[in-house]
Amino acid sequence: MDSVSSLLGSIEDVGRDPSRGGYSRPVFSTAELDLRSWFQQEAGRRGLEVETDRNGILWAWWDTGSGNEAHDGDSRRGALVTGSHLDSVPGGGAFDGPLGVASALAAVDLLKARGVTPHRALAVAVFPEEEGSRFGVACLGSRLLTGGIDADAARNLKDADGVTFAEAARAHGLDPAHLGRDDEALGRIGDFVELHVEQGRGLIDLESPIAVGTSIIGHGRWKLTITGQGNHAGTTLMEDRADPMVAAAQVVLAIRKTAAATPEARATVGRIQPVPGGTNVIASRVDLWIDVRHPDDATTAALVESIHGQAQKAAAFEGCTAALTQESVSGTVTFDAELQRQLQLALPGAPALPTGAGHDAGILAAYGPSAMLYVRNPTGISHSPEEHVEPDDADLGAAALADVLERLL
Ligand code: HGY
Ligand code: MN
Ligand code: MN
Repeated sequence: MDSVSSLLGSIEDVGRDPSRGGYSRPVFSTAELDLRSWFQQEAGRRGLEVETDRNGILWAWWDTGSGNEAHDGDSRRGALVTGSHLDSVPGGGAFDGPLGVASALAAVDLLKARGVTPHRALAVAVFPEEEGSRFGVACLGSRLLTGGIDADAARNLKDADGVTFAEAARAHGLDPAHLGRDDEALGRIGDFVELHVEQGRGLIDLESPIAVGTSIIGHGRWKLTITGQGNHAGTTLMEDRADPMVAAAQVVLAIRKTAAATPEARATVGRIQPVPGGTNVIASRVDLWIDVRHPDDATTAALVESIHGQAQKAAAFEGCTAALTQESVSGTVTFDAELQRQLQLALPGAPALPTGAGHDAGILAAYGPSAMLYVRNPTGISHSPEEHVEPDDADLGAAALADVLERLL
């Protein structure tokens, strides 16, 4: 039986990013593919039957009865599913995603050690492109599974090198023509429980190692393109410029001011790209991406509208133009009350926490009972190499997940 830390230890060198620090494990990159192989091996070692579905989601099955006897698929309908993702943000931490996957594997060990025989099938799932770091759409795998994104739109998503999701999917054995809503796979999810590192300070302040999730605040991401006049940095007088970088700087400050003036709002520009991006070149265009979140969806929409208006004004003032396109949006999600109650009964005394972080559990919540467990992160920092989980808390998380799964099985 492996501890969560030893499972994570076996992948701790996969996808390290020497320039950013932390890990960069974009979907279908060598690093993420190595993690997929790791998962398939570890699941196989536990007698789980692993399959990859049409959207690239991995499913490791523990079927009812003695083991993995041949089945017709129906024995898996309404299964209990747990799991998370293996892809990361650029320069991310070691736990966002992999903790949920490793804890699910460790929970299977615990259930087997307890002599539990599932009365319904159990699956550990790994969803691709949860972070949307390569193709821009958060939770792309679970959105494809549920039909939450148009399959053509997904096929045409492009990464920074212009590779489409269809091309990347094909290169890794998927048939792009089959991407999209998968009612058979969806019908297999009876309940979904995702364990995840807490991406905040809630459990530190509550002095508890584990929490039950209550909700995920609405969040979305938009791309703002500011177009000006590329020119020479030395021969273009200041009064003769239409510099999109200056407009972009105004926009970033306006975004901060607008969000800071709205209680509970969060808005972030973490990615900005001048084109062409030369030191002695006035940019012709600046692309920047805006992440906006708020518990109330109408407020999120109003914030984005205000930001868009301010961006157009700032651009015009600099002789530029601004265009905003939506990349992905998820409304605020409250997890299934009955499933949450079951988790609370399995984990007496565990506090209940909302989160500002999106998850596949949030996408699946619209299609069936979905819930989350969070494990204490003593730094309270995430999407950064400083993200952390103590080994003992990681094992407490796996034990809590096993308690929940045993109750739900
Ligand atoms: O961005 C998020 O909220 C999540 O970590 N993907
Ligand atoms: Mn995550
Ligand atoms: Mn994340």
